[in-house]
Amino acid sequence: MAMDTSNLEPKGIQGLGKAIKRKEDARFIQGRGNYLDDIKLPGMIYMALVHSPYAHAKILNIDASEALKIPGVKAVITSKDLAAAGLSWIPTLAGDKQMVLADGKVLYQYQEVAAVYAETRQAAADGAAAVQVEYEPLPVVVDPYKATAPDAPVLREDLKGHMTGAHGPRRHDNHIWTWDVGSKDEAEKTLEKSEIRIKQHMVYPRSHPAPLEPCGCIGDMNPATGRLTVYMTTQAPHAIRTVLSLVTKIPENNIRVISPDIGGGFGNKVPVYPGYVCAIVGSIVLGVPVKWIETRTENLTTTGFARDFHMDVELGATKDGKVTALKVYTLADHGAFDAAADPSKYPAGLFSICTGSYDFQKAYAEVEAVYTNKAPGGVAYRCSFRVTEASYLIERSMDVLAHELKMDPAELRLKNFIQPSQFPYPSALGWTYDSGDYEKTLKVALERIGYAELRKEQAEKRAKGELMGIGISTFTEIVGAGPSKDFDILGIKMFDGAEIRVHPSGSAIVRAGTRHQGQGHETTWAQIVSEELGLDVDKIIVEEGDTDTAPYGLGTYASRSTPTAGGAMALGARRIREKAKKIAAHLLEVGESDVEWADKKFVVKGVPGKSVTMNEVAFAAYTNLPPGMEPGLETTYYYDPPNLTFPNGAYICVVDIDKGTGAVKVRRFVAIDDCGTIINPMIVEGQVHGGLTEGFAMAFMQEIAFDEQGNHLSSNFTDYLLPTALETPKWETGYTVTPSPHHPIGAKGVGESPTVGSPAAYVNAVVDALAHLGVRHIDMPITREKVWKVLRQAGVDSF
Ligand code: MCN
Ligand code: CUM
Repeated sequence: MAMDTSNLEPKGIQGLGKAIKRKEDARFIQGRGNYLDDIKLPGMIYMALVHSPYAHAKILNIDASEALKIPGVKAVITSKDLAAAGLSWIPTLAGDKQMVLADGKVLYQYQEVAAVYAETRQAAADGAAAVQVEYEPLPVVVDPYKATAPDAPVLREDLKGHMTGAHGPRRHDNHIWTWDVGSKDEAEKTLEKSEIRIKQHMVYPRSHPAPLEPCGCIGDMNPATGRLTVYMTTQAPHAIRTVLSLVTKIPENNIRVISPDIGGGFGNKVPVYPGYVCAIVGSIVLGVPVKWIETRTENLTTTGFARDFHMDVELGATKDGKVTALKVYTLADHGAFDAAADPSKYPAGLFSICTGSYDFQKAYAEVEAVYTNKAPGGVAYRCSFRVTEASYLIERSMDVLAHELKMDPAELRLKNFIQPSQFPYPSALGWTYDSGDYEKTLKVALERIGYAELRKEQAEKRAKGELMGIGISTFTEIVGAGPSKDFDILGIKMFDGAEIRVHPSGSAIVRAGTRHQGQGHETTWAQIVSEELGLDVDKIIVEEGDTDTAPYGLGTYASRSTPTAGGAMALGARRIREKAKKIAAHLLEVGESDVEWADKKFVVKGVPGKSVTMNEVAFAAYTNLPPGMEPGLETTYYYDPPNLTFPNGAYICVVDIDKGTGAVKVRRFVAIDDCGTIINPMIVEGQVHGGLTEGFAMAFMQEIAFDEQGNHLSSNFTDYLLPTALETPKWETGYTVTPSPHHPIGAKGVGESPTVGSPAAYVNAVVDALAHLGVRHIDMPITREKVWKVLRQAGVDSF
């Protein structure tokens, strides 16, 4: 079979807007990726964790003697051993603290209780199974509403009696924080005066990113040099290095964090997990490299949960459908430790984008976070940090309002959109939207799907007793975590760095503080530099993930890489171009003011034939400089964006429902996205396909569920379903381009838009199909069983 070498063919200068194949795929498709589990170090041993079978229990005794008898087992540690190193509890990114190994009691099923180190992975697993733990079960709280009750079991005894938490006063013993924004008084007064008022309760269920590669870590302390190298599946290597240094007191220059190739992150690889800490501690104590990598069940039960938002919304409007005010109360189930990666200023993440694409003059949102007997929640899953919940809330609410008004949901949206002339738009809840043309994006989507004809078809089908629905979601995203004035991680300000080095022969290496997990940075960063410097895209190598070499950066999440590092790339390249221009003038023997950058070359103004390429300038930068100029052609640029970026989209979903079985079939799904200037259309298309598929899974298939005793009911892929090609609809995508006015190349992030925007479209479509039966809302996941029940309750005949 002939090998596809198209990836290896010279591509030339391929700047913005070119759908070139991903440079990184050449190694991935040939099995040459270097993932955590591919790394094998001399003398490396393995670690396995002991997990609790109970969701809430006192630990009476831990007996490791049988485990230690197993051949190959070297050590077993518990919380007591960590306490000796001051590491039994660690700070979370959200300002809470978290047990590393259970300290006196367990707070959720599968919580980490002990770590076992052994010569082989098998021996470590056998050792973990042989550790005897005696528990005394305690009452369990799974329902967040019950956690707020005065007689609820107190979960966090370490906080008992603490009237103040990380983000203000605490209301009850399981209270974490309450955060609000906007004017409650004004919102309430306006709602009272409004002609129409709707109320709706909706739940965004707990979900999990379930990346193909689970989380893992190799701690490698070199006792001879005192240098700690940590290989870790992390989306934010530099932030991890700083936090590690602060927690362990090892000087930061003696810590090197390497985030190797990552098989999907989706937010799962943002937080710090107990396994990471135990692998590092094990290496420090034992003086050999220690590898830990999760099983699928460990990944699904203990790491990175998202959502679990229980929302009550009130929305006011005039009789003719102008929205007046929005009021939201949300109970957020954060599990046993508040491990969310929310920046401290916004404990509820960016939920305050919940006024969406609409011109609300008055709004108020309140979020109350509580502890329950579940693994740490409130973490990320392709969410832009609570924008998924916010977007779902407002897009679902607009449909409830349309239903109440008996108005077409497209018409209602068109009536309330923020207009292009209103940008930069100050939202009632404090954001300044950078740009957008919502009406245009929706109109493109309506046209593409043939909205008017579909509505006709729906009416005809309804008359025949058939069920068909059309759901719209016209969401606004908020991405790019920066600027540093608003965002930090444990005090580390949020900006991002890019380093560009142009070699004498016209190739280059580019490094960034971001860390892709499948998003294609090795290609898109090269395209930005190719565009700005006129270098061949395949002569630009992109490196991320090694803190020894990459410039400081806060990592990849919140679709921030393009807004932050993408900006740094462009501005860094432009800075290089300024120096290059001086060298070009020298080579062309003219004054600098006579030289211009045109057609990706330096040209003498008015003399098109007289020019030099960046390749020629690069060579001269090391061989033939203007007198007195420092040699070289490289820079490191730190970019602190002035604002976030606000991508948007209009998604329309068409479903057909089987009356007999309740099965929902997504017949069509049109997604028109606007992420400003597009760097690589093929990569953006891939991002959109992936995100729409994950949104589909949340809408119809997935939920991390628990029984009353806190038993985890979704601990493997037969219970927590992943969509395959068989159930995934065919996506129809398109784009409008409204550049961000403040971003150096006008680009906005896109990585999370489809998961943020799509769930409401699916649910709106299903509810629309059933609306004439009196159905106003159905919570996700919309399973066949749920729809079947709704149909039978509504008295619909199966045939
Ligand atoms: N891009 C582009 N033009 C734009 C915007 C983006 O060509 N106008 C390109 C970017 O240059 C980048 C990709 O699209 O190659 C995604 O860019 P961006 O929106 O900046 O998002 P990030 O790179 O910061 O990626 C993070 C985002 C998040 S937060 C989650 S969660 C998620 C997502 O990306 N996780 C993913 N997409 C994922 N895709 C894969 N394959 N794997 C994951 O873990
Ligand atoms: Cu919100 S999941 Mo992504 O930001 O890594």
